[in-house]
Amino acid sequence: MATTTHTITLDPAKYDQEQIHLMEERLILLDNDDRNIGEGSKKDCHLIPPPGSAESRSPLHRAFSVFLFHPETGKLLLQRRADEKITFPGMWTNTCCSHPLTSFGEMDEDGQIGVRRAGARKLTHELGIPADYPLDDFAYLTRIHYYAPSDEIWAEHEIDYILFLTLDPKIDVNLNEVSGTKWLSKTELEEFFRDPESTFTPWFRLIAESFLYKWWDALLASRASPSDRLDAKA
Ligand code: DMA
Ligand code: MN
Repeated sequence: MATTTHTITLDPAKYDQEQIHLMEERLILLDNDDRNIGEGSKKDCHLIPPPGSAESRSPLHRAFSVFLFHPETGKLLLQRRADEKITFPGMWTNTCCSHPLTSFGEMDEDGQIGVRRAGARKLTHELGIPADYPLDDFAYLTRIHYYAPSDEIWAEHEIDYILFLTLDPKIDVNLNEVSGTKWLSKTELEEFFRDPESTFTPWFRLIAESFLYKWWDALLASRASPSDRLDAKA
């Protein structure tokens, strides 16, 4: 009686029409070693299986998180997720997150080119940042495997590629995706995490609590001596 698939109709009275449409995107399913084992809809990849299912977690899939730093100030660009988002609405988070798709060459794994292409595509879609920089400008830091429920229906279960990008971008936000942006220094971000009026995505907190500040320091140090580039293994 256990079943791996289930259907749920996304009620247009409850959820935003554009965000419902985006739930049809085709994502890359993974095993625990980050090997591509197939594809699934964005919707199926984020639904918590109903009680009695063989799996207790939503299917593991590939994702990326971009952290964009200003070249002069060294500040990090944060976004507040639009209230229209189906998962984690209204929360403050890093510059841009999403998933590489099975199209647009985003399954290619050489030099993380697929996630780099996806990162550039979504920086344009969410924040209107023109993709006029080389994809090599994304510094790949690491991958993290995590699970985090959004509510009783939706969850994230991903291997998330962390990408740093240093750029002074032209920004034109897509209000269906993003309801606010702010540039923060390290100390301003530490302070912001203590703001009781704001909520934060679990992955942003996780990354901030693990290694963000160490790598941010390395980035600031490499700006001090411009001949040094950020060492992706830092
Ligand atoms: C999903 O981000 C990816 C991570 C790392 C949480 P998202 O929910 O913002 O994806 P999308 O913008 O495609 O809805
Ligand atoms: Mn996801």
